[in-house]
Amino acid sequence: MAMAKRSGYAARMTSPFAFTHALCRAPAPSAVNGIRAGGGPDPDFGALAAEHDAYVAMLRDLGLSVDVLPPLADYPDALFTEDVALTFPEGAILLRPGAEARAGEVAHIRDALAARHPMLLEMTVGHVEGGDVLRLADRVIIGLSDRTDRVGAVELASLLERLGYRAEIAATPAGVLHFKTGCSLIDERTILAVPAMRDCLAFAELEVVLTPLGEEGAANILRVRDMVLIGERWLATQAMLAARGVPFRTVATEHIARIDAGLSCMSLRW
Ligand code: CIR
Repeated sequence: MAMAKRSGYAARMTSPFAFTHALCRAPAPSAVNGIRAGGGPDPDFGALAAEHDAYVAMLRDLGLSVDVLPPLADYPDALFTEDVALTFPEGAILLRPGAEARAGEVAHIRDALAARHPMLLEMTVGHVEGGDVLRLADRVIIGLSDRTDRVGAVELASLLERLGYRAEIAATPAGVLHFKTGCSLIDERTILAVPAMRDCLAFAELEVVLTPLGEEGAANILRVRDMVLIGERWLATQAMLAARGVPFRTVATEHIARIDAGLSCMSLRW
């Protein structure tokens, strides 16, 4: 495995897209009561469950071995497994979600992760949600947000270092739920971002491609191996990807989006 030497510390250099496994959780009917910032129509449970099924099927079709944990009725947002842990080939880290209603989800995923990751680390202070953690080829960005604080980010950075990953702390603009709500990698050197994140210092060495006007919701794409997954209604962003020669497939996210979620949040990948 290639290691990049930086500041006396050898950081791991690996593809952030070379996944073989994913861990998802089926939505409970209570998912329609998931946390959301704004108003808008309620999600329909049947439609939301169908979107989740199609997402799992898509990951399998892309070659991943996907396990789906049983629903948790007491935790409406538990289908968003990305927010409670980080997973890497070298091990996993249990996080501390900043949303009080989500803190209890961690205990419910612990055994599933321990069974799959012999090296299981755990945060003990502050808060971090996985939606605020963006893995690049040479480092991991931890975005501070309403859900992720500096105390948690600093502890997470040291846990990441134990797994061989260099971390950098960045800011998430106000009004953006998670760091990755507003940006995602298209490839190792190119990031799709909402205009509010265009000047993020952590993107200095990347090409930043902005979401077209009115398609800020498209920014949470998910690259799996050689394929980018994107919400099916983001036609201008799809046209932009097509013009750049980026292979993509579309996934329905209308009902998932009604509880402020996108594509990355529905799985843990490694
Ligand atoms: C929440 O507010 O926690 C959920 N309704 C949505 C979580 C989305 N997670 C993500 O983008 N990583």
